Amino acid sequence: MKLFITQASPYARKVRVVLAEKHIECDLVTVASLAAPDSPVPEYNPLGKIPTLVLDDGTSYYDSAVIVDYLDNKVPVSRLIPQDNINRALVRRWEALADGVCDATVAVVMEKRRPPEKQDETLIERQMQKVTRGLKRMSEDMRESKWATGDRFTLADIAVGCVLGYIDLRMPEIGWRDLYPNLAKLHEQLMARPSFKDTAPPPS
Ligand SMILES: N[C@@H](CCC(=O)N[C@@H](CS)C(=O)NCC(=O)O)C(=O)O
Repeated sequence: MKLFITQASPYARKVRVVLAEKHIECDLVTVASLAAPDSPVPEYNPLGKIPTLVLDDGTSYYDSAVIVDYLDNKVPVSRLIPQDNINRALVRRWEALADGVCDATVAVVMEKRRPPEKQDETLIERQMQKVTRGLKRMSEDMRESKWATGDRFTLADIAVGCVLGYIDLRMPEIGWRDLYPNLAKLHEQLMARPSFKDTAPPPS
């Protein structure tokens, strides 16, 4: 089994943390440039995106939400996604929110890479609102709990930890630790786990 990744991708990190937490062996293939015409990814994923998981029989899975679902069921111990309907939906909603904040962060970063005169301020503002509203909602929903949702470590915590790490990388000026001490506490707790420590994005 092999997983196509880039080192900085928060979506790929989510899958890497799941692999580590569940002790699943998988070869990691770092893609140098997703935009390059010779990127190996489109052969397995027509969207050309990472993470993409390829099984030994050639079956490929994407996107990150599908991959983590597959992995959690492949090794059904230490489940990261609850099996009962309500708690499962809550965990997946946290994942959707965290991934959505990643999407908005990526959109802002990409727009800001364009020449200043071509940047769309309205787009940037709209995406930034998603980021700030998303972080605020995470903090409000978590309150003083130890974990994002429920009484144990789940995929919700993994998704939140990955988006916070990505914001540290791309938008440290947000200062989310001062704004949301409960998220800071959760992040510190997560960074004590080898699965998070070993997958931290390299400094940009
Ligand atoms: N919803 C997807 C998002 C994946 C994604 O956007 N990955 C980025 C890298 S962080 C990518 O592959 N970008 C290349 C492209 O869009 O062509 C997931 O959760 O896997």
